[in-house]
Amino acid sequence: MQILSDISSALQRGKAKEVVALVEQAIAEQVPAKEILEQGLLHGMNIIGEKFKNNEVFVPEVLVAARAMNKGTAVLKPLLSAEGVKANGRVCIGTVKGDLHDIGKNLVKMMMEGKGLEVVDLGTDVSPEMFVQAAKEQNCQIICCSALLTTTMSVMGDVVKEAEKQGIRNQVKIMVGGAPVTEGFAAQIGADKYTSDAASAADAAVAFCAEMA
Ligand code: B1M
Repeated sequence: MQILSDISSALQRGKAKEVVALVEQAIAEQVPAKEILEQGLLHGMNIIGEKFKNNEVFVPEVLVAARAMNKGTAVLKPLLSAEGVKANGRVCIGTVKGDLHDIGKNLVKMMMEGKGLEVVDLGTDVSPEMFVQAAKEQNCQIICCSALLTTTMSVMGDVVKEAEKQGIRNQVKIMVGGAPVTEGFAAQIGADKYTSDAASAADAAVAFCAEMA
């Protein structure tokens, strides 16, 4: 669909205003929000990722593309969040220490809020101590960790260990995700759940909260 490739192209050029206008136009043309996200915004971001890997674009280009992505997803938020049964529960979420990637984490947060969960956003570069302290102080049933770098995903194991050390491991579920994370890795570090995308993460969190109620 032309409008989706226009969104992808504007995102790759880092044109945030253009992305917002095109996303609004696609919504007005009744293109489903999921398609706008996956075939427009994420498509563009994946191409940028490939070019970044091949040294065809550099950090500044990736940053403006990321800003355009965040602006575009903000327009989609009410639509992505609209469906589904409302659930009860509180979750804290963050990108692990050493890692500044927050687009995936923001999408997970958006989907969870759409399901009615309260989400405490700890931001990026979050230490294991900060995750556990937030879960304790804010009575969160779930700690959600996102990592995009192979060099930072091991911090997720430290979050599990910190929860054990501080005596709350049997009171919280620990969910992990992000591009380099796998189900096998999640099992290896003793996390409770790996999901590959934001929508599945929200479904899993709702199921955990219902189980723990
Ligand atoms: Co970075 N970066 N980056 N980067 N960056 C990657 C991740 C990389 C794969 C690029 C590449 O080489 N192809 C590579 C990592 C290689 C590796 O570790 N194997 C990389 C690198 C190397 C780096 C730097 C080290 C580069 C440098 O400085 N030399 C540096 C590190 C900085 C740091 O964090 N300390 C860096 C910096 C940056 C920017 C700041 C420029 C920017 C981030 C801006 C921002 O986030 N605000 C950036 C970006 C944008 C990317 C790419 C291009 C896009 C990432 C993204 O947002 N994807 C990325 C390449 C790529 O992924 N194709 C790349 C879209 C997002 C929706 O996907 O986050 O995977 P993702 O989320 C998905 C799922 O994973 C899942 O849900 C989402 C989909 O529904 N998910 C979860 C995510 N978290 C979850 C948690 C869950 C469940 C599911 O449960 C709790």
